[in-house]
Amino acid sequence: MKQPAAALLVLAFSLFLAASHGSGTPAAASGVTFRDVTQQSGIRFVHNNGAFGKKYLPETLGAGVAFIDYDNDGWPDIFLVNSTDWPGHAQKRSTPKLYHNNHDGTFTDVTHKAGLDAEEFYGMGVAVGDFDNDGYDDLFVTAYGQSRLFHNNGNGTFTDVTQKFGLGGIREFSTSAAWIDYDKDGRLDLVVANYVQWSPETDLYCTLDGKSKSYCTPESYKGMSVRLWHSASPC
Ligand SMILES: [Ca+2]
Ligand SMILES: [Ca+2]
Ligand SMILES: [Ca+2]
Repeated sequence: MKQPAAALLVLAFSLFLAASHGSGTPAAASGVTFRDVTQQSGIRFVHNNGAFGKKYLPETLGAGVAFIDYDNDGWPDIFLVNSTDWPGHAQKRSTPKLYHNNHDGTFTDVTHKAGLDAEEFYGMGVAVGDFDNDGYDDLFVTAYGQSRLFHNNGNGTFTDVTQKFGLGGIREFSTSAAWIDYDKDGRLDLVVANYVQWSPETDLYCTLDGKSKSYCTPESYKGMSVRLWHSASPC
């Protein structure tokens, strides 16, 4: 399920370190406080929403993050979704990131080694699930445009199997997703939440001060329905 990255990261690291420096707050009274350990963790991820002044709606969302123990060593690793610059406004390369848990409170960027930096796309959210029942969790990354299915090869690498498994050719404004075996046939199916009908070509002008453009609220656009994918591939 897609989660706001910043919020989930705070939650993530707070679970790793519940060290306390109490302040008399309700949290301290419960005996649980949190400490920001991002610097020590080695995670250096910065989300690129591609904003260049046009105030495009997708810039206001995401990106998502998920825990995935991709190497089945019993320690949760972290996958961070990234977006990218808009066509014609490329400034820097930005891809999703996979961080391996080193078992000591630090993480190592293994994105390139895992083959997850092959292509830039405007990612939104992520759902973790073992869709082919091979014992290794896979990744479905929602996007503005073509969402992606990455198969975990079980050797530390992933392969983009979006086309192979019939998920290609659908370009929507997909925000969240979840794996669910809705028909109880033993294979995970996929539900994808879509947002609104927006594109750079149909972008509306909204303003708060009457002088400059601001981000439009989503109800300015027509909503899009959810999409349910049934897994029919034999395991
Ligand atoms: Ca792991
Ligand atoms: Ca799998
Ligand atoms: Ca199923």
